[in-house]
Amino acid sequence: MKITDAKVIVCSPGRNFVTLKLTTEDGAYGLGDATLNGRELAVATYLTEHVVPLLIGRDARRIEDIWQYLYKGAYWRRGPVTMAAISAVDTALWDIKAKTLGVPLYQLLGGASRDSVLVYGHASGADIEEAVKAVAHYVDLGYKAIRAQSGVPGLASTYGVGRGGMYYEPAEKNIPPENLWSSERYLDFVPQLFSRLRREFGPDLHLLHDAHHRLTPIEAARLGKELEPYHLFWLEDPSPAELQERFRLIRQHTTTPIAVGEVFNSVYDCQQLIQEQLIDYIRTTVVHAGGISHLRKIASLAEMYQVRTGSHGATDLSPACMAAALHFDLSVHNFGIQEYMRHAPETDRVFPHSYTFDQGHMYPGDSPGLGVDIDESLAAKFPYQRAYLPVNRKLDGTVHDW
Ligand code: EZ4
Ligand code: CO
Repeated sequence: MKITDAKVIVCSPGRNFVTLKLTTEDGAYGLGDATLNGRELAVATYLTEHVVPLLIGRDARRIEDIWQYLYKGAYWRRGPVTMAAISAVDTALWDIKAKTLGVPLYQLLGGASRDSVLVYGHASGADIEEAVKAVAHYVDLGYKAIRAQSGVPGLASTYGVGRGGMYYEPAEKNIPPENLWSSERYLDFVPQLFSRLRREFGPDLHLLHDAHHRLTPIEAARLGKELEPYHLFWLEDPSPAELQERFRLIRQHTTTPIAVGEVFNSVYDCQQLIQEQLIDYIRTTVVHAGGISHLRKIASLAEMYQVRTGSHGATDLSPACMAAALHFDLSVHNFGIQEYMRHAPETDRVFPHSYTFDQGHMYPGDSPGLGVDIDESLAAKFPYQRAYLPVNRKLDGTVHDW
């Protein structure tokens, strides 16, 4: 079953997406997400110039062989651009295989390990009162797990706080905005937010929070400790994780569960975090960590160390990635939770899909393959628009982690 066509589709229905569409000689096709927020065209070019010529004529059934060919064959390994490109190929090939066999993808991954996939949504507000209202809204929608973020007194803007409504979209058109940051103000404030949320919503609701890589290990330790009374489901990205051993310090100080990994590209980025049990949830996702094939290997390592999965699922991960994530989540034994940020309506129109949300859980659906399509003529009506994630500085002007 030879690959006869490979098309890289760049579109911007609400935000930018890069999608790979592979077609085989018998007309079957598959989709893979290759979106890298703020650096989209690097992956599109990597695919078009360097990967597509290698795929034509190759046997679409040999998923693992093609993965290894693209990974080892490039000589230059890992990195977000390379791995997003490999992920897209891998996901599209799994889609083709499952469609050809006439089964939803999760059936090829060992079948369902559970009946549904627990997801969490993003609630945010400019201050505590607004955040309480936003969480209440998500509760009304049926969510059982909610990530809560709030504006911090004395800071004009912070990560995770939307400009109103249900949609949080951090990427902005043109040159990136610069935010100002104070870890001191943030650390003083966040425990107040969760004290209020726990009082308001009782013990059963799962509450999560994303520190978005902004704290030192000892600051993260303090935050984790002060949040212990409010029993978070997790504290995400408390500190940048290039240096995995820095999480030892956080771990020594707090029982608040820790989740890390949305920017990781391979198992080598989280090997120490997992093997030393420095985290509770690994957040690697299909599009940025080598596709379904590699994500399963990460999950298998994590399973041995009682680390569960909690894949990234923000709006910059396309419906093709979301669908792939749901098949993975349904099948893998050590699943924990899945992030789910609703896409803009125009994104959903460009990518019709079979996955559904009900009462805080999601279902990939039983369409063969991923259960996601792309309307190419509609996609063409939304051309690429350069956009960047914000840049962060401390109050004295020093560049900080965003
Ligand atoms: O900032 O996806 O947990 N979710 C996140 C996201 C990321 C964006 C970056 O592209 O941290 O909002
Ligand atoms: Co995050």
